[in-house]
Amino acid sequence: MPSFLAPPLQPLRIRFDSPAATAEPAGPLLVRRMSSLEGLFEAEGLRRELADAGDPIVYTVASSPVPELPRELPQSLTTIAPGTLGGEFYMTKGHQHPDPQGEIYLCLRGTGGLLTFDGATTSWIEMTPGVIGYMPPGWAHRSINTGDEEYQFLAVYPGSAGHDYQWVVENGMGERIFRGPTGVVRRPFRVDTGVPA
Ligand code: S6P
Ligand code: ZN
Repeated sequence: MPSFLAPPLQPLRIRFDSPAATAEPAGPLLVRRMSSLEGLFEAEGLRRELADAGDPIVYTVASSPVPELPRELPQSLTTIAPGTLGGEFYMTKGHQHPDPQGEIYLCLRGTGGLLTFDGATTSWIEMTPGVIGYMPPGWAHRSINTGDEEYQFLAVYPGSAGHDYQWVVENGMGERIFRGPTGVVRRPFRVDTGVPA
């Protein structure tokens, strides 16, 4: 069973295998299927149908064994499958860090976007290989695959930041991201109704 290492750590050589979407040495591996994304897509009925019929993998998160502890600097490789649900691109759940601290994502392959929201303002960063998206402290973040291939990025974040998923359920991300006739369409999202404004 892969797990985080216990401190004190020794210097580590970590290899992220991009095609395999794995880390070596390996830490925790998270597999998020459609069934674990309840209430996040606009088309919740369609999501439920898909969860009951095949339950496809939407994304995986392969972490190194560096622990999520104060003063450590964990890393993870997120790989999001291509696809849409009711026109809305496949995406991560999205979260806020309870202990507000900065984080970076480095795009390794595919085409995607980094949606960030501080509770009032939404920001969208287009991600292509070689681009770093920087999330300042206090900005919730969600990743979206806007391409036809897998979208993959490396995340590096402070070990004491923590993860609050309920914040996004309660506050939304300010926008939803859809496939339009000529590309990406960003629509305002009202959290009170769950439908675009
Ligand atoms: C951790 C970092 C990423 C995400 C991953 C999955 O701080 O932001 O490793 O955990 O991209 O997203 P989510 O929203 O399901 O955690
Ligand atoms: Zn994060």
